[in-house]
Amino acid sequence: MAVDVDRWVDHLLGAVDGRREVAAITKDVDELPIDDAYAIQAALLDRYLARGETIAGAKLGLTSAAKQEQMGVSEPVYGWVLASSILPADAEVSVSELIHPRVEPEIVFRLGEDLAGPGVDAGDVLDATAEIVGGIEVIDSRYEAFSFTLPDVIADNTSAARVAVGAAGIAPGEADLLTLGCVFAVDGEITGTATGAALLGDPASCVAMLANHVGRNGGKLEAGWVIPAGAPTDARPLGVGTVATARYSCLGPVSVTGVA
Ligand code: OOG
Ligand code: MG
Repeated sequence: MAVDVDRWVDHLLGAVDGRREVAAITKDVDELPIDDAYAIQAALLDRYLARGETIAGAKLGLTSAAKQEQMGVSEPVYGWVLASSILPADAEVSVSELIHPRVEPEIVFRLGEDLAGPGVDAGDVLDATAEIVGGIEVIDSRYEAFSFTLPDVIADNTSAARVAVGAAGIAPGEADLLTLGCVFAVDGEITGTATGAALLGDPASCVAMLANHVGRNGGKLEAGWVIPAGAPTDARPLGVGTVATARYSCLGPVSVTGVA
């Protein structure tokens, strides 16, 4: 592999630990193939695990037109959710621990059974799902001006930082996920509305893509994991005092408040 994986893991962890933006990797290297970007992401995960972190799930990003247009990246991405990043349904997030956080609503699958590709489809995902809950993800790109290319955001574990997970959800089959409604509001103003179909036509198909991706690399999605399927609306800045709420047609509400 041409890319210096350890150098870029240090670069990204330096940004996280120092709470400062760093230059996107593709500002420095002429070419960052997608496989190399996932290799950096995997080495970054290993570094977190070596620090005593554990995995609580896996995530998708850039699965809606709203997000793809906002970020200027037109392909979905896959990343990891650390146990330390999971927050309750009514969460306070310390903004000073982060760089330039943003908030976005999420449809979150909680698995009841392991799931691994290849060949996983939306029906398999629903069969393996214990419940579907709402969420708000706090994303925090480590890159300057929250700006990146596809391989940059992959290497950066898809900007994952925190995720507030709803307390009340539904069993698969209890409601149509395509018409599941989401209303996202920041400081009382509605900034986005969407249905589940905003996620590449079907949130369960998104999770199937993730299971197939993880399976290709010899891994699996595990029972008990939480899987944010990607934001159906665009993301908004989270500052001190910002209150973001996600309300859903048939999932419990989730809110995140920015604190110092
Ligand atoms: C990348 C992460 C995208 C989503 O839900 O679309 C993501 C980013 O926008 O910084 O988590
Ligand atoms: Mg997200």
